[in-house]
Amino acid sequence: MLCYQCEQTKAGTGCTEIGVCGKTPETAGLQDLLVYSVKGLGSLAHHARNVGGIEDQEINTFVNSAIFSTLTNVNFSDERMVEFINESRRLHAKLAAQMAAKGVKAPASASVAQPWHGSMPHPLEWNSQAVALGGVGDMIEVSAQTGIAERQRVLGETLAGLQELLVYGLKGLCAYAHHAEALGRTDPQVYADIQESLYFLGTPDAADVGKVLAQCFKAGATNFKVMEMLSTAHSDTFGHPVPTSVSLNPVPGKAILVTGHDMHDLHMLLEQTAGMGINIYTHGEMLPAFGYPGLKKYPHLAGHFGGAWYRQKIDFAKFPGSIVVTTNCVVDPLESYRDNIYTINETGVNGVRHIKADSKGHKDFSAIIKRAQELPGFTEEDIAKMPKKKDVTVGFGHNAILNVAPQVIDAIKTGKLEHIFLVGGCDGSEPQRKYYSKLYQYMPTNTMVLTLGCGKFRIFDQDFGILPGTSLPRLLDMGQCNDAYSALVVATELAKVFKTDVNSLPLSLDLSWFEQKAVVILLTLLNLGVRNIRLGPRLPAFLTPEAVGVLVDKFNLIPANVADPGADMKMMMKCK
Ligand code: FS2
Ligand code: SF4
Repeated sequence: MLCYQCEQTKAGTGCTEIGVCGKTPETAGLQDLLVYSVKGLGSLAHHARNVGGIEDQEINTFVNSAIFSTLTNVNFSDERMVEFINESRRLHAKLAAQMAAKGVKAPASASVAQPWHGSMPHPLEWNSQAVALGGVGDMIEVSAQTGIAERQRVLGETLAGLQELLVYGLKGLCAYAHHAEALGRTDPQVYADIQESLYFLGTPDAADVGKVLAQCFKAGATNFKVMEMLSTAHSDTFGHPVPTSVSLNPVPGKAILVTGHDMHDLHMLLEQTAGMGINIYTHGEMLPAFGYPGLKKYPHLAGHFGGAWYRQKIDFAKFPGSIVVTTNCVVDPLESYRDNIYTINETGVNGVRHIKADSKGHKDFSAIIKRAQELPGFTEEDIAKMPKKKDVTVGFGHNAILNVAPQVIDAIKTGKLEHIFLVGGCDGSEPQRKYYSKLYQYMPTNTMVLTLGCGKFRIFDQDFGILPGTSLPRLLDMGQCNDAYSALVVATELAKVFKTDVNSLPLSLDLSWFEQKAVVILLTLLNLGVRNIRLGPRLPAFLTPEAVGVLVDKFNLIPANVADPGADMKMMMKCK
């Protein structure tokens, strides 16, 4: 096993025996094989579209869903991975039959295996080969040949790592596109772009550093479109987020906790539990739900419970109700609450109950509701023993911030606001992440901070007060990592007012990355020409010093100075 796709990878180099996330070598192998198979399916779909004008929505949806399932902390279930691989091969055969019926020839030259495919046939060929794949054991055996090691041996670590940069960017992109699709938003060009990249990875061009980098930025450009689509999907469905106070104190009664990112699922659950006397709580990245008028209107959306994803074992063990995991991040549960937790969508954990949607996308949450009714819920006595917490405020999406833009602009012009920080991204358990907690202590009072993603949990409950001389709060939470589009809109609009570009604003971006959604957001920012981005707490293991050197030269990408957040703050105040 070698997996180095996320920031917490072992020793900053790669997980080899078991994942720091708990991923076993077997699951890692099955995920590699699934990606291999989907490279083949995506390549065939690309060819069928371009040569035969064939568009198959079942395949488009599947490709995004399957790739999303291999993102960090999404799916640890071997059984589910095997289902995905079998489905990929079934869809490949289905598409090949459609092509044959239309007289569209197979992409002969593209299906020649590249040296980095090692002893495996080209993904296009492997999918249609009549290999006997009886079950998990057979698949794990095949998967041993599809890992990163062969690519590293043939291409060298820099180029193999850049190919992985594209694969990880695609994982984030597929995840976001799939979130948008859950809200009914799709764009044929997005599917085409994703599948073109999957095709690209099996061509000789993928051995050219310049071409791989260009393809990475192309994925970043597609992601910008997807982030916009996702943002509009949310605001059209639930209204634009508005500043809203959220209680961190539970109330007496039966309870269900919702974690992940999927607002559509939360809405479905709120509908199915309306009037039942069960309170719904958000966890982790679901906190921004409270900003949406279409969600906060439900009186039984009672409050937020717990912190960022990596605290699940602490938070979930204390939660006296049932728990739903809608998307990343999921952590292998403790036995104490294993019977209370359910996965849906792409998420999965061995031995945890999974609820599937019907053919129309509807999910029946009755098992989760029944479990919540069996469990004690919060009692008056329990609550009396809990420390009382202050409310927090969420809901500063781009619409809410642009509503106060004249005040922000005036504050900048009159010197009341010297600098804005965007501290976006993920949280995690490593000690280096204390950098983000400490950074805020060095922020001068005449500055504002915009947060998005689960990195907000470093400070979300602290009182930053009001920007002196104004009525503007100093801490504005823009939402989930899924809402990164909001930050781009705000930065672009400010740049327009000051007749400059985003790089010349008194604005610093300090990104805390963890998984592959953050990878594609970084590609989007770089593709937009945003410079001087700080990235931490560690640089990606899949980028060699040579590859990092290219990004530093071209974009002045800056590694976060985790040992000295005060020094980083001084530099950022000088716009460096
Ligand atoms: Fe946080 Fe985890 Fe949002 Fe990332 S809940 S680190 O995958 O997607 O941010
Ligand atoms: Fe390691 Fe991250 Fe891969 Fe898990 S996803 S095996 S923690 S690199």
